[in-house]
Amino acid sequence: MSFYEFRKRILEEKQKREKQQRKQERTGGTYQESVVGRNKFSVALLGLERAGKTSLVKKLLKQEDIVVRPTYGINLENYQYRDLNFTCFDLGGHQPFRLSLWKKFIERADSVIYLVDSADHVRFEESKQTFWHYINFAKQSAPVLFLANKSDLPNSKELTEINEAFELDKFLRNLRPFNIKKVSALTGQGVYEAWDWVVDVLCGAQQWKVKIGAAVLADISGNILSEAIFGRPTEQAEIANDFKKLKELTRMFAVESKESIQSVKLESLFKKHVSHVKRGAYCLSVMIDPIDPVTRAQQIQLRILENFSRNPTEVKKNLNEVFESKFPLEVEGGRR
Ligand SMILES: Nc1nc2c(ncn2[C@@H]2O[C@H](COP(=O)(O)OP(=O)(O)OP(=O)(O)O)[C@@H](O)[C@H]2O)c(=O)[nH]1
Ligand SMILES: [Mg+2]
Repeated sequence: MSFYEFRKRILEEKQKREKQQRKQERTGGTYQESVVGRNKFSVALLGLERAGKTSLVKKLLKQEDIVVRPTYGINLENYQYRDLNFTCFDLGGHQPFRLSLWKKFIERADSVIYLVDSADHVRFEESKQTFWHYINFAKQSAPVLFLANKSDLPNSKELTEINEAFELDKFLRNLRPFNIKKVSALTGQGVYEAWDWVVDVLCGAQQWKVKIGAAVLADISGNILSEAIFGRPTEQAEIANDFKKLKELTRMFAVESKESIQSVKLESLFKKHVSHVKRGAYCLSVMIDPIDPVTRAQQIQLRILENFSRNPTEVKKNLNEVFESKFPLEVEGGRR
């Protein structure tokens, strides 16, 4: 879609909204802009040039093979995730575009994602000024996600350093939802989890159920302690092959992350996602549909693992029981 087509669409939407507002005023109702019940959202991606905005969008759209070029003006992409539609305003980061375009797209966006090249320390100050200046134009309730991109580079800064350099703690006193995450738009590390956070905030995380297809529990030496496949027999047959792979991936993850007390990883199988979470002496992996919220699955995994460390006898129970007694709704399937 060209910029002009997009502008036409925005104008049409504005007219529609005004019409709706007039109608509601006539019928005595108050018009309030709200995200409740909506399935279309817009997300503005901001950051200096070369921060990795276009690369992030291409990663989400699984178009990694396309060579990214600097964005002149704006690149508009439609992205479908779970059963929602997102329009991504991938804005050019060069100064002329910041001055001419950013404000009007930020004001319109339901959520703002700001990217910084976490390996480009020299430009941190400029990036910080840019962030704090433009964030003022975001809607009051819009969730803001700050992404420390290029975390795959050896000289990239850690989140604590970035937090300090950009004075992000100020956001903790702010009422809007805010989060900071480390990602790599190149390798995809953290990208879906980050997007999930935005989606969860926009939709209200609690209304989302996650359908867990299978689960594997291992110790940190890679020994499988318990395993389970959920769902109806037809669904079980469908994931039987992937299940072998799930066990293998769990063993590998357990051994790889032996040194760390806590770690999280997301991998893709053919049509599913695998979320691994390690806490203390155990790793729990679950298989979920790619449209389901990874962060929700990880919350469930963490709660189960925490329960194991408080109550070691729980580990001996089979995983069917653990999931079904604690999270019956999630296991049986949720909103589609
Ligand atoms: N190593 C590494 N390189 C990245 C990453 N993300 C983006 N890049 C590279 O950084 C360069 C700039 O990426 P873009 O996605 O074009 O950056 P942008 O923010 O869209 O830049 P503008 O469109 O000019 O505002 C490209 O060469 C990317 O391949 C990352 O996570 N790691
Ligand atoms: Mg770009």
